[in-house]
Amino acid sequence: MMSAPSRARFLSDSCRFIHQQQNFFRTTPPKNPVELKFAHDFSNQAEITQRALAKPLLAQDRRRSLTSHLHATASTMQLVSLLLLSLLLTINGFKLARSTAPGRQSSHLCATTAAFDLKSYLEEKKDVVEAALDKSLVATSPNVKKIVESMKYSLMAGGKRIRPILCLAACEMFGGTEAMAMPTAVALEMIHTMSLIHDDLPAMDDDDLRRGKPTNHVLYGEDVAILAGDALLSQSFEHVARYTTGVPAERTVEVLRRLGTSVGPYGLAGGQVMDLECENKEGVTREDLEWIHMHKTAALLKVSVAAGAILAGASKEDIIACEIYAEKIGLAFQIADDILDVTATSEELGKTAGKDENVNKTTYVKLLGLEGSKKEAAKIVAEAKAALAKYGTKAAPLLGIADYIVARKN
Ligand code: GRG
Repeated sequence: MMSAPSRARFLSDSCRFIHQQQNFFRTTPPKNPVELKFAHDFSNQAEITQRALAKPLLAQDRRRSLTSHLHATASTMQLVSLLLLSLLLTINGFKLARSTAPGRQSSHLCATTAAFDLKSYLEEKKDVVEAALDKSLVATSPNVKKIVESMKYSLMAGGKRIRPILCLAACEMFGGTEAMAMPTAVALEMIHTMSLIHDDLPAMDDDDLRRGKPTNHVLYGEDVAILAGDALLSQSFEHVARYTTGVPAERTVEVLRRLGTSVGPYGLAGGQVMDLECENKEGVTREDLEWIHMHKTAALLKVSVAAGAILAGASKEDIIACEIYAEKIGLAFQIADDILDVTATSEELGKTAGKDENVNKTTYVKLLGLEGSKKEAAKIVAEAKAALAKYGTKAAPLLGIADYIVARKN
């Protein structure tokens, strides 16, 4: 076992090592995408390690009883493994940087952002989200078999999982962990899935194709589809309240409050009603359209990013920056949707293409034309990215997602 003076020396050497690495990344701009990703991973890892470092130092000061002595020893061991992890990241980063030097470019590099391997990031996050979604719904009685099966059918039908990924990315950007944000990430996808089930109902968009599969009501009937949506919505709140751990309770309550707002009259439901009212109506203005999309589409994206930041303990200023980013990408997301509706096939979209024209909907393409809409989307994405510019490499995933939102093909 280490003596108290050697442990103190070891801890302060470790702190210095991490500071040196952080300063290196602060003062040496990444030269290629792999270095940028590594700098991002390192800065996240460093924050976690430093937080762990603070604990044994405090415990050491109070080390009078056997319990606190054991606590200090355990924390030191935890620190050793974290340092090893940091070192491993360093070694891997240098190996990767060498293996992708000019002439040896990695095939994973993303096309939409020149500086971050977004494709791998999205794939990795989608996998963990899908695993958590799969575990989130279980029928423990034969009586609930049908409703749970119908909820699960739509929840596990595919999709990009953008909302959960935004939540995880925002949480990690402010030093939080994936585990802290996962219950909220799952809840966001439950809410989104509920909105898709309801949106496809005969009383709304009346669609029979979603995510490349028959819609929920086509398979289970309108009655069960309505209830599956309702059950997903209520289960989403329960999931956050029941499974969020390692986060002060006030943060969880704030997340629940914001989730509620994002679905109600100032969110999905309000946006959808205004959207229905504007169908087949002349004189719908750009302001009307923006209001619809800020509520119907951007509200859930906004809470996705803000909730991640809140769970990580971000400051008010940081949360506002996230909200500005999210509102912008929300609007850009909808413009991209309007563009895809006229440029992509039903097969590519996994839902019926050309729908907007059929129901005489006012869209960005109708108001600004195809080229005008593309320009507008690019302008809004640039504004979204500017809102997070101050966070540098830590914002790489969110910046990459902003580009992806307008570059996506479905
Ligand atoms: C019942 C309280 C209550 C509210 C629901 C039906 C409704 C009110 C709102 C409709 C919201 C809606 C469907 C908005 C469209 C948002 C949108 C662009 C969906 C497509 O999202 P993607 O592309 O889909 O992320 P995937 O399939 O990838 O998940």
